[in-house]
Amino acid sequence: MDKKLMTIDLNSRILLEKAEKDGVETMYDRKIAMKSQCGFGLQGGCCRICGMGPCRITPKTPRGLCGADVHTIVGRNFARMCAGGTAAHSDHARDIAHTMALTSREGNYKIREEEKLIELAKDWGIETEGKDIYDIAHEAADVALMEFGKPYGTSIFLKNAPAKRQEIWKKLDIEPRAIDREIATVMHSTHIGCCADIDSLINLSLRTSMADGWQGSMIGTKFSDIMFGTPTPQQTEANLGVLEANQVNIILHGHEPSLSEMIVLATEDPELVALAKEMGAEGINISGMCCIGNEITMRHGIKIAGDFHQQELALVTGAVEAMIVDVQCIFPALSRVADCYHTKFITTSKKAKITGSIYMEFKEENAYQDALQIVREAVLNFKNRDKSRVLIPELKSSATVGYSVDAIIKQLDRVVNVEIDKQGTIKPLVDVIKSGTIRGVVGVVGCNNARVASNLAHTTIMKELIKNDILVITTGCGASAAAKFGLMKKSAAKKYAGKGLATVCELVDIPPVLHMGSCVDCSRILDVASAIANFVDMDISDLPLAGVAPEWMSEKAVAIGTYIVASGIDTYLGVMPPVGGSSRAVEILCGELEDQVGASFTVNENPEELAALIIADIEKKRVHFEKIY
Ligand code: XCC
Ligand code: SF4
Repeated sequence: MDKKLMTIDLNSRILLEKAEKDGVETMYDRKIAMKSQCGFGLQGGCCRICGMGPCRITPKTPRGLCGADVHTIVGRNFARMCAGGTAAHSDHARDIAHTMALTSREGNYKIREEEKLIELAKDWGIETEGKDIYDIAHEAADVALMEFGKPYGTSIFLKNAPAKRQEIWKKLDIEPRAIDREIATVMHSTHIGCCADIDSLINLSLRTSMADGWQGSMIGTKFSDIMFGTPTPQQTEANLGVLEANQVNIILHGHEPSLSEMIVLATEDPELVALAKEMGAEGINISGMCCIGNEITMRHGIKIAGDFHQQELALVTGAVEAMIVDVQCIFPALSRVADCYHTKFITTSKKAKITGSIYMEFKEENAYQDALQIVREAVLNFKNRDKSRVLIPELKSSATVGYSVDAIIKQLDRVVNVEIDKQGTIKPLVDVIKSGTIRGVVGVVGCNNARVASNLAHTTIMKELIKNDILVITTGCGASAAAKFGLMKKSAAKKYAGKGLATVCELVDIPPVLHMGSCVDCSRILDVASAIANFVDMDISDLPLAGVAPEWMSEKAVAIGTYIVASGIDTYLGVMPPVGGSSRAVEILCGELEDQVGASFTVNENPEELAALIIADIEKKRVHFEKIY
């Protein structure tokens, strides 16, 4: 395997060469060394759920010791992936809700969007008249925290979905109750000797994933917007070329904005800036990686250093004083890479301590002080940089990011209605879809996966879609890929988009690929879909929409894909999930779900073919859409 063909990012290729010279091992080396992966694991046909196992299913041994067949084993594994993903997103949201409970006028965390909070509070039945905004915030935090463990009722957000969708959820019994309860139910049902029925296991997977999309992630996004600001269009740059040769480089990597917002503030502290100069640097340069990168670029235009597959390569530049991480998608390998350079690899969360890292706990109660200390550690490290070992690759691309639902509505309204309508609606977007100028909207989301070349499927599919007049909205590392490859430049419309989409982009001054945020911000996709469906009085599954995860890898991505399908949006995967061992699981996920929820999964590992399938299906949906709307 030629390492250089394992990524299409030219910066990554340069740094892979440097890594080899520096004697640093990366994911790409480990992938080559791993040669063939376990066939049982790939197919989902290995069970380790009890101590009698592991049981591997073969033609000669079609059942595990307890008698579980391959369908049960695959189904249980799949359900547990959904539970894992839901747990990760929702536990992130729980921390954000706790941060909301800490907001105060004098403290580190404040309410930036009072109107948004009041709107949400009213929606939740919280009395707002004549009340202090911080009292409202604390009550809202309590309500949100109850969503994790309330003994009765279902998610507080379901009522925002189209009525027809809600009926489907009720009928199928997939309305999520409390978030923690859904995760616990899956862990229980998949314990040895519990659920052994593939249909039920997938039904439980849907409900747990719904607790991710329509509960945890929604709390995460909405509360983050209220505390840190709803994203608005921002100019930024993306790829490792954003690192600066003469500045202290700090990379933030992970997921939770409560940490990153404070670090960003701390890098502006005059004393620390002065200290950086004392150390011989021109200043402090902060950039983000993975979803933290998405969060801070959406709100502040902070530069995107790179995506999931570039985390080790960032350190190989030899120019990073500190990599500060919190939770999720952090390679344990960073300890070893950091050891080869002067970089300080700083972990901050008790949930994600990593051997070999420097642990500096970040506590929301003491947020700013903690952040100052962490940044100081980075700044002091500048003097240890070995200039002879620095190589910052030149490539970077400009990008316009920050398209929250509000921002999209505002942008479209500005042109169509001339005067900005404060109560802006989704109507202009609906109109351009209805007229066929834009054929549909597709969310391209998710990770990088070493089973396919980094960034290839993302960029290929996005280009194909926009060429065919389909507006692309994107989150997660897909968004980083789009930014790196110039698809979020406004000029990309002229270069890559079809005539219809290009005209709309030019008219309303947006790029053809819209950055909607981090992975929890896939909840924004549910919001747009619901807004459109409610506006035209249809179900989400009637609309020309689709979701794609071309290079997905995490359990979180499995949960996202599953709740997107449960919401009535067809979802396309560029990497096969470990369910192939069960013909029944494939039949349900890629077929029968269509009858249940009006959407299903399609898998194809060839990006061109996958794009063609999506485009054809969008056109099919249009026929139906045009008929009834
Ligand atoms: Fe990227 Fe969120 Fe995937 Fe992790 S999981 S690799 S998109 S950072 Ni969302
Ligand atoms: Fe084997 Fe059944 Fe135990 Fe799984 S639960 S390891 S199939 S005995």
